Amino acid sequence: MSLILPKRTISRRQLLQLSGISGLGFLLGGCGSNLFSDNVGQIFEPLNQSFETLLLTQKPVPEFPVSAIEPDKLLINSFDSTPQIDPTQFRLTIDGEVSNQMQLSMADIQKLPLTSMVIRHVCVEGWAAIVQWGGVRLRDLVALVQPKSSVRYVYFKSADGYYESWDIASAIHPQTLMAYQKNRQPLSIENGAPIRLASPIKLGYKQSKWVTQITFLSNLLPTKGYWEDQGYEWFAGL
Ligand SMILES: Nc1nc2c(c(=O)[nH]1)N[C@H]1C(S)=C(S)[C@@H](COP(=O)(O)O)O[C@H]1N2
Ligand SMILES: [Mo]
Repeated sequence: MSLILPKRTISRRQLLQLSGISGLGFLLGGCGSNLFSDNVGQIFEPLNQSFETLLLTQKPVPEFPVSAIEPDKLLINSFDSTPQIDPTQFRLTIDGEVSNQMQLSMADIQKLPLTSMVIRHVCVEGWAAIVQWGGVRLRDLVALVQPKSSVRYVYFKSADGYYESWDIASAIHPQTLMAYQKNRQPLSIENGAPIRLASPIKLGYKQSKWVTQITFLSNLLPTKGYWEDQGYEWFAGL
């Protein structure tokens, strides 16, 4: 049995489209003009075996019908002010212990497969809301950057100074998205535009808004997350 990426990850055509764009084109072409095809080969190698095993065993949690969406129930919850981000200048940096570091524009990200889900967002402060999120699955970004087999944790840095860390299994769960749509509309600034985490398997405070950097690491750092470092639980599973 061969270990290949699941069907809905990026196609070779989409990757070739991406290669035309500054960040990734620079990255892939960075070591010489004819290296691009070699690097495409690398990117389409299977993920390392521990990740592949996770991908095969993870089951999606049940979703809600579109009719169950509660548009007024998702409260804005930010520890500080809303950051100013120019979406045309914005780049999402993906780095750490990976084979292919990347800087992706929103145009790059929106060329990747769009996944939509209707799930319940749960805040520890005692409110919840059924929300539709649309975006790219974090596992699709994982397939692009190819973390080393030592990777166990993922850090997320946000433009407002918020930071979070996740276990790799939760990060590559099929319903963990880097979302840029909410309830079928482009994500609003207050809800984390241009891009935020969204997942039905973690509490609200794990779901960083305004994410600017995703870093794959083999160890947890002394700082684990904005709320965790003040005593909140780190795993925060639902
Ligand atoms: N960058 C950033 N992300 C964040 C927060 C924050 O203060 N800053 N708050 C978290 C909390 S506690 C919750 S419940 C959700 C709320 O998301 P919303 O404001 O879109 O409803 O965002 C999470 N992500
Ligand atoms: Mo929250």
